Amino acid sequence: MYAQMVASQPLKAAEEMSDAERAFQARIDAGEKIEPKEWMPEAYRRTLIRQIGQHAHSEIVGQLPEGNWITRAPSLQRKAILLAKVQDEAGHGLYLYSAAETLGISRDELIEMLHSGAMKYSSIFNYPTLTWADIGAVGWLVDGAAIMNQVPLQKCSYGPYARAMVRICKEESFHQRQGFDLMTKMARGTPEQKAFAQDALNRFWYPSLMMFGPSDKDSVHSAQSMAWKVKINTNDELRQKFVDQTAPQAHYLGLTVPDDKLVWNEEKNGYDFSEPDWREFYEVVAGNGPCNKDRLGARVKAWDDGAWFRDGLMAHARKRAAAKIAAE
Ligand code: BYC
Repeated sequence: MYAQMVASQPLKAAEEMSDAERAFQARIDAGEKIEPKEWMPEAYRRTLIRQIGQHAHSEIVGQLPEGNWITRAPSLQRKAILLAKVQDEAGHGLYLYSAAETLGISRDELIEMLHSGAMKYSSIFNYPTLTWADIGAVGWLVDGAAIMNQVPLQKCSYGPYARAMVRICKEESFHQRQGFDLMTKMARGTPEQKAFAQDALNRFWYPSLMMFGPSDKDSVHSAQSMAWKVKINTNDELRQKFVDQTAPQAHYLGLTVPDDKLVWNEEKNGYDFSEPDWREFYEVVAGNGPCNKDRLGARVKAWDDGAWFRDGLMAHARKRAAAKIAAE
């Protein structure tokens, strides 16, 4: 399986660390924030670039399934909401690319890695949005899962990432609420509208559970990332919290979660539920999901189509810089 092909380094014991590494870990353990120009282990820097970069790419690619519906939103109000949401996602991508740049990598390098397939983006965006109800499901479930994952990241040890999360979470909260509102309208609409809502839930439930990453036993990065507070919770902890929050919401909407095994477990004070199909997850992550080729193709085309604009901006910047030097 994919995750097992990725080398997972055992955690270093304190006595195996250099003095600098020990002092760094002590700062993390004491809850201090690490800032860009401070010393950090090279592996910490690379871990952050990987996670923040993937996160930024997810925000940008994540505009595509929803952007698909802007021209077909059923009312002016819905169109304005969707436009605002998709623009927010672009903003999130930009804060996150900026946070990653503080670690010594350029935005161009990150984008090149996305386009070449060297860097990932969230599996969820490789599923199509087939009906208007899917836009509700994306807001309710996908943004709901995103918030569940990102609220704890406000406490992440790397200052620029933690601070970017504060604003992103506020906006994600609006996104989730508009999705739930849309689903409420559909679920309480005509029988046909309700059927669309149910169908959207059926298709988005398991892909949303996959957003939290592989189960803990297969997560290659969790142990080290949690020791460094790059991650605050394990994948399974967050998935459980998401199910516990979302199952009652589905019930409230009069919709059925597509899982026969979903049942409240008094003892653990949470729901028991079925795991997603992990083979499907690894296929999607490996590039073989329903929309991987379309999504990456759209991003590469947008980048190529924008070359004239980037060239123009650079030429203008050079002209201004030359004029400034000439005037001095
Ligand atoms: N999709 O060891 P693990 C949004 C990869 S944007 C694809 O558990 P880690 C939104 C993982 O990268 C939401 N790949 O990894 C936007 C690793 O591969 P590599 C994006 C996944 O990092 C627009 C391998 O599997 N949120 O919500 O400890 C509109 C092993 O996994 C996925 C973030 O990026 C996946 N789902 O934990 C609407 C949040 N899961 O890198 C909404 C920040 C795992 O070794 N990221 N992989 O090649 C994180 O919290 C963590 O990176 C993850 C994974 C929980 C995602």
